Amino acid sequence: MRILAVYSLVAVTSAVSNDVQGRESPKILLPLVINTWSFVNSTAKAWSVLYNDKGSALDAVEKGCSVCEELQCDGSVGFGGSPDENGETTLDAMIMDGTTHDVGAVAALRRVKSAISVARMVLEHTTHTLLVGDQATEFALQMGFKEENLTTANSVEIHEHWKEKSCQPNYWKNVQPDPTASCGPYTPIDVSKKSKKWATAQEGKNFNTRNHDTIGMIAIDSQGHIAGGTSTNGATHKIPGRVGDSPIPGSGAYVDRHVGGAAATGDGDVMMRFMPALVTVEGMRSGLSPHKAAELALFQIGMYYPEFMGAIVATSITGEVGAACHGFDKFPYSVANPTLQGVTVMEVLCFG
Ligand code: SD4
Repeated sequence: MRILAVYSLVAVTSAVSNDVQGRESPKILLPLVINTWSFVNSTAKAWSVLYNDKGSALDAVEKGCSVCEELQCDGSVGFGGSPDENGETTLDAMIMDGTTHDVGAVAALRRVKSAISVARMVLEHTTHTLLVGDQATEFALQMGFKEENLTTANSVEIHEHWKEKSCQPNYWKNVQPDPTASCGPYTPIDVSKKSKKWATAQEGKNFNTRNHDTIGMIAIDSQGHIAGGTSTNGATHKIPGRVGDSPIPGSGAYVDRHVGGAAATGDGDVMMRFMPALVTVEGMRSGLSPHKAAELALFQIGMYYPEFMGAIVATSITGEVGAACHGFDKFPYSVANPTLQGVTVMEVLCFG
């Protein structure tokens, strides 16, 4: 891991300066924020909630991820990105409280922009864990959120371009007409005809660093309260109704007050089959460093899906951070803690 850039977005006073060479991270003081990709505005917001406002870890995660929803980070978070086959943007988000082990999540949320805040409402005002689709929208409206069109000129253009290219790429298999050449509607083909059967291990090829960049964030306050969350608009050209890994506890993110937390980004259709955030946290519980635990979780996926692309950020409950990635070159992630002179973008080399 190496430091890519330091953004002096926040004033850090209590510093125990330490180098980051040789170790994946120094032992540090809390509070801590770590999130996927170089979404530094989100990191800075979460840090400011923890450090300046002395806010809770849950507030930090909600407010930090909300910034990405507003900024439409990389087009992969918030409104106007990843239009589905009908051209609609739908949102997945989750927030988890590592102190109580409570979770609130929404999936395939329609016509409401603030997905992680709706997830927070699920956590705080229901005994459910996950609400989906139009009924998640109804819940959001009841909780006072505004109904809005999530489509933008950019998402219309992405969708139009996709239709012009015979709906390529898409996520269909074992259907006719041939989904690698034609748009639907499709009908199923007999999967017992092996010659036509799809090779499952190739799944994940539709993903790359340009078409998906979920924010996954872990925050720990000075008392050691930990929270995690995610927000995404999922996979571009997804089949309507598709839900990814991000709103699934243990998959998109997972936090445990005794151990630490992890959050994932990448090909959610593949990754959610392996619960990599949970595996990472359990790896740390059994003594692995955050980096090694994240690597183990991704390694297990790679054994079945060598083509998959994904990454994980992780932190121990004392704030030792690490990350790992599979299937692309390098993975940047953002960290703020009292030893760093501002929000810092670090980078880890991928394997696989
Ligand atoms: C998903 N995991 O819906 C999300 C997409 C993503 O980085 O991570 N993008 O599959």
